[in-house]
Amino acid sequence: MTDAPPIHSIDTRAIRIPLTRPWGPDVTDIRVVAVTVRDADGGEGHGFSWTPSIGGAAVKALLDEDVIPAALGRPADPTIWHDLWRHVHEAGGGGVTTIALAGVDLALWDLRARRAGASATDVMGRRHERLPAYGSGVNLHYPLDELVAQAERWVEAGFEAVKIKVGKPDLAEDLERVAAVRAVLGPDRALLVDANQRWDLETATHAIEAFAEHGIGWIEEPLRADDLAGYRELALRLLGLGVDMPIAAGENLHTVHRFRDFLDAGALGVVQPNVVRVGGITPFLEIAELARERGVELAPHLLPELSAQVAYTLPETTWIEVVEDAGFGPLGALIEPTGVTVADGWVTGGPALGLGLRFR
Ligand code: SMN
Ligand code: MG
Repeated sequence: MTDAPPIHSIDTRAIRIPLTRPWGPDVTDIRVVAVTVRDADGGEGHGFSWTPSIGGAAVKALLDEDVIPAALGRPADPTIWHDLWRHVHEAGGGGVTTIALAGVDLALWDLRARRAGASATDVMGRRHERLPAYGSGVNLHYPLDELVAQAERWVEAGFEAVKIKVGKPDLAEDLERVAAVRAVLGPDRALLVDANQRWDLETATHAIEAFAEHGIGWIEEPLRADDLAGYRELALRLLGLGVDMPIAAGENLHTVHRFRDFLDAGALGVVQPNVVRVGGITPFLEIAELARERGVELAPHLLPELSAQVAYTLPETTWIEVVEDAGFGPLGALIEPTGVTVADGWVTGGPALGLGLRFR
């Protein structure tokens, strides 16, 4: 229960943030819907919904047409999440609906923390002052020399783990890229690879077997994220082949129920919920609890300035993903920096008050 005052108003604002390093020929900006919640006592909280390219207008429409009318008058506190989720559920249990809900959930966490005069991390219960970061890039379209140069920048900057994209039409080209980046990293740094759902079961099995000699820390989204049966079968095949490479996925799973399906299937070694895509901090914490119960590693997907603030509160140590030049701060999208700082392969710091994520 909560004695928070009722929600008085919620405003949304669509923003496009140009990427200094495009994620592909057709992904040149990211879409944010900035959400401001005001309570009846004049308290204010700021959150956001986010999507790299698809669905930004739909997310804003769902907020304006359905989420906000259902939220007005309810307590201005994140505990209303499940009621709002039930309300929008017939438009889909996850996806656009949960991405929209995240805007309100984050604003309500920001508001709860501001009311307490503390950071959101401290209100949730801080357990870590710093977390290890891995250097990432949306780089499948980079020529080999640019990919290698990016890996060199991560090493130079003190990172102990690097993630690259795989899934070129020709496996030999993937192998050449993996080998080149491994040569930059040396034997001791971790190399993670991400296929972004590009393979079918046969291609995935074949590719992963071939990558194994390069000592890969995890293979991410080898198959279409919806293909639970495929993931189960792939995990069994890798076991049968003696390939000890954890399968990572979760950036395209949207509910605790779906994460449970994947974990029940024994399909994943690493789960990667995205704080926004799952609907905000409230459902993210439920998914983290589930992963912990099952003894499966968690590594939040993207959004380091937000993910770190939440991950500081988890009992376990998690890797924070840092995509080169893609943070909201570095992209110049925020009114003031969050205080979340990436240096020497570690993420530290955060805002003194609330979530500190206010968009220009
Ligand atoms: C990714 C997904 C969406 C936007 C940027 C990057 C990628 C990752 O799958 O895991 O970094
Ligand atoms: Mg990924």
